[in-house]
Parts: sequence; C-alpha cells; structure tokens
Amino acid sequence: MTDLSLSDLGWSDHFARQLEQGDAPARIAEIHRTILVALTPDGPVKIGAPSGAGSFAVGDWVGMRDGQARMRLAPRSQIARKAAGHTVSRQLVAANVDSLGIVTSCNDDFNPARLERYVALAMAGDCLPLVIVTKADLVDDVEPYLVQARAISPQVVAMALNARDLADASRLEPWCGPGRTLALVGSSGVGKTTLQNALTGGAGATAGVRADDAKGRHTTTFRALRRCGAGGWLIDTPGMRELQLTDTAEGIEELFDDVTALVSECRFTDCAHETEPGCAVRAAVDAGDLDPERLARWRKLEAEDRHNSESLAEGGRAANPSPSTSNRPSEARAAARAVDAPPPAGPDGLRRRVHGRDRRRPRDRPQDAMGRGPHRLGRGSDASGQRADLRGLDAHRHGRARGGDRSQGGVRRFLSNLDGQGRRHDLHRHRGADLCRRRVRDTPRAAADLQPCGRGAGGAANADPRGAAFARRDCHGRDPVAALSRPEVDLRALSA
Ligand SMILES: Nc1nc2c(ncn2[C@@H]2O[C@H](COP(=O)(O)OP(=O)(O)OP(=O)(O)O)[C@@H](O)[C@H]2O)c(=O)[nH]1
Ligand SMILES: [Mg+2]
Repeated sequence: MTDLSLSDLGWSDHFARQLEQGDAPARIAEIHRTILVALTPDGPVKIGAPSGAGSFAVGDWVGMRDGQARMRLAPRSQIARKAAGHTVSRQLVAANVDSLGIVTSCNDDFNPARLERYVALAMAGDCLPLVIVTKADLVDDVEPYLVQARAISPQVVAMALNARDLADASRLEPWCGPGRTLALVGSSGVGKTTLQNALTGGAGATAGVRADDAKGRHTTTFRALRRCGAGGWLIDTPGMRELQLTDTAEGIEELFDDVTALVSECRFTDCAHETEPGCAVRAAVDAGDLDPERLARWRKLEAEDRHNSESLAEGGRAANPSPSTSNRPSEARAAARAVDAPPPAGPDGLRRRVHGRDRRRPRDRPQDAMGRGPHRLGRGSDASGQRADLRGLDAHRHGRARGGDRSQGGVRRFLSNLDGQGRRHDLHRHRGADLCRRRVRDTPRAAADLQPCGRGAGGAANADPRGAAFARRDCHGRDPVAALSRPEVDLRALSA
C-alpha cells in the first residue's frame, strides 16, 4: 500500500471512461524486455505484456487483470519517433506527458536545428516544448543560448540552469507539480539524470562527458517514471543518438506555420516551390519575407517525416500495426486515423512531392472574397477529399478552421464549439491564438469567456507554480492575450 491515490498517479476521467469492467488501472513506470513495472495505489507491481512490451510507453495507463496489462488506455499525449538505425519501426518514448523537457547544454551539444526537431516532436505529441539548457555554470553568458532556443518558436519556453545545483534545478518544479508529468529527452551527457536526481531525490547513475566533444557515455539505459518531490512525475530517458521524425506532420506544420500558410496560397495544390508559376513560397523568399534557410529546414523535416511515415505505414500494413503508437495521441485522432489512410499516391507519391513532378494541378477550390485561396487541407488529399476533410476537422480542432480559416466566421464557429464543450483548450496553436486575440477584441462575450492561457507564449509569463492561470504574451510577443484553458492541463507554460 502507498499513500498515493489514483489521481496522485495522474488518473483522470479521460482514462476512467476507457477502463473496462474487471480491469484495474495501473500506470507504467518501467518497461523491460518481457515485463512492465506499473504503479498502483497498492504499490508497484510487475505485470506481463501479452501484446509485447514495445506496444507500451512509460507513462501509459493500462487496464490490468490477472497480472497482465490487458489494454493500453489511449493516452492524452504521446511522444514517438522512428526507432534508431535502419529498422522500420516506431518507438514510443513516453506517454501522458504534459511538457517535453528538451535538454541540451551550453557546449558542443547545443544545436538549434536539432532542437527544432524536438520541438516539432513535442508539438505533434501535444506537449509543451520546454528547452532546458544545462551547464549554465560553465559559461559566462547564457543569453545567446536562450535567444536561439526561443527563436525556434513562440511556443518554446526556455531556461538555463546548473543541473547540479539543487536550488537551480528546483526551478523546474512547476512543470512536475501535482498531476503533471515532465519527460526529459536529449543527447547523452546533457544532464537529464542529474536533473532527475535533483527533482526526485533519487540516485540514478550519471557519468562525465568526453572532454573533446562533450559527448556523453549513454549511462541511462532505460526509461523510467519517477515521483518528484513537487508531487508530479518525471520521465528520464536514455540519451538519443539521433531523432528521426515520423508521423510528426502536425508538429512540423505548427512549427513552420508561416511556411505552411504560404503553401496554402500557392496556385497549385502540389506545388514543389521550385519554378512553378504562382508559388507563394518562392515569392516570399524573393521578397525577403522568408528566410531560405528556414525553408530548407522545413523541406528537410517534411520530406523526412513523410518518408518515414510512409515507410512505417507500408511496413505496418503488412504487420497489422497498432495505430496507437503514432504521435497523434487523442482518441479523436486515433479514431480519425482509422480512416485517415495515407494518400493513394502509389510508390512515386513521395517522389512527386519532393521533386515536383506532375505538379501542374491548379487549385480547384474557390478563393474567398479577399482573393485568398483555401487553407491547405493536408498533403496528398485523395480524389474523394476524404483525407482533406479529416485534416479540416483537425485544423478546426486546433483553431484553424478550413476554407477561409482566417475569417471571423471561422473563429466564431470555433469559439461556439468550444463554449458548447466546456471550454476545451484548443487555441494554444499559434494561428489559433492569433485568431483568438482578434476575437477577444471584437466580442466582449467571448472575451469574458476566455481564460488566461499557458501556451502560445512569445516571451515572459507570470509564472504561477500552482498552475492556476497565466498571463501570457501572444504568439507574436506583443500584447498580453487571454486564451482558452483546458482544465485538465492547466500548465502550459512558464517563463525562464
Ligand atoms: N557543470 C555541470 N555539469 C553537469 C550539469 N548537468 C550535468 N552535469 C554533468 O554532466 C555529466 C552527464 O550528466 P548525466 O546526468 O549523466 O547526463 P544524461 O543526460 O543523463 O546522460 P545519459 O544518461 O548518458 O543520456 C555528469 O558528469 C553530470 O555531473 C550542469 O548543469 N553543470
Ligand atoms: Mg542519464
């Protein structure tokens, strides 16, 4: 018996609704080759995994019966990547995580392009991207690191600290307070376990880094969920040698929302942004409005994600994969996935996109009164438009109503939907927050309904460790903005 209740462990209605009669809930704390270590109010238990340990993530809730993890309960959020190496498989990193602590150091490990990948991963998994820059004690000025980290996205919260200093490390406690889970990811040797030890009082093994290139020694070998002194949970993970994205399209789209907005303005739906007439992306580059390096990074991540997602889908179809290992965590997304089949583009689908073949397919949907094209509904939508519709639903869910989504009508529909559903927090997305701000100005009723938001922040926030409410800057770092809060995830950002 422990003094932990189910809600101390992170249990909520979301999971209760899924639990089948006769099953007992348990939260996965460790995953080993054949067994899982799960936490229950009665204490930790070792249970079997009939469907294979790899189909569970640390942080998962399961329905347990007769010593077996009978059923994985659909997670609220999930982090998954393409497994390292040449194997075509997806690896679950963590589940039911509120914030993804992307750990890097003030040394050779610091790499904004790599951080950008992790941020896309966090966004795709519905987690707050929190960049933690360790080894602040080794440099004179941490500001250049923080500036670069924050430049990745207005949603990124970044802080620099000395992980070996308990008081400094305790600045992370708001992210792992009661009911919250923080997962730490990053290269080997950046100080993840050092942070874990500071926040949990544990004694996980740590080891020094190589002097010449600051690389770590891959000391931590398995993922583990640990209780924090602050009352929440922390997941430490082994250092990642590489992070290959898969099924992260939403995160990439969100991270590069300026590029994807331009893409939606191109004359041809499958524009490759090379030499096509009416290409809004090239026009923005030529006008100096879009950094060509940013465009190149977007291209690279998008192509990689598409390639890996398609390879996994191909391999998975043969093996009848579980859809639950994707980065689309919610039940709604999981349900959508069942019919959201990859576009029937055939084997050259990718080639056509990447190399721009056969791309003279003008947009057939009407423009709005302002002469703007419809919002891009998704790549490779099929002839029946099924995929496009689903993307539209998803866009709507994230405050990006499709087809003239920047119109007040789109916002109105979105807000009324939210009002009717008990103030779901969906406006944390960059573009959604932008819409939201406009709406706040225009409609007193909506403004009264809105609550301070923890996401979409572009700068300093009023940190409130109780997670009650945060006054945030808007996505553009200008005015304070109020946005909708999702009651069950009330911590969405604090400042450095
Ligand atoms: N000076 C300084 N050293 C740190 C800091 N954080 C971690 N270290 C040291 O960096 C080394 C690596 O730390 P770990 O906590 O083992 O790193 P890790 O990220 O868990 O590494 P893996 O388990 O291999 O993935 C240890 O010697 C730590 O003492 C910091 O903020 N400042
Ligand atoms: Mg470690």
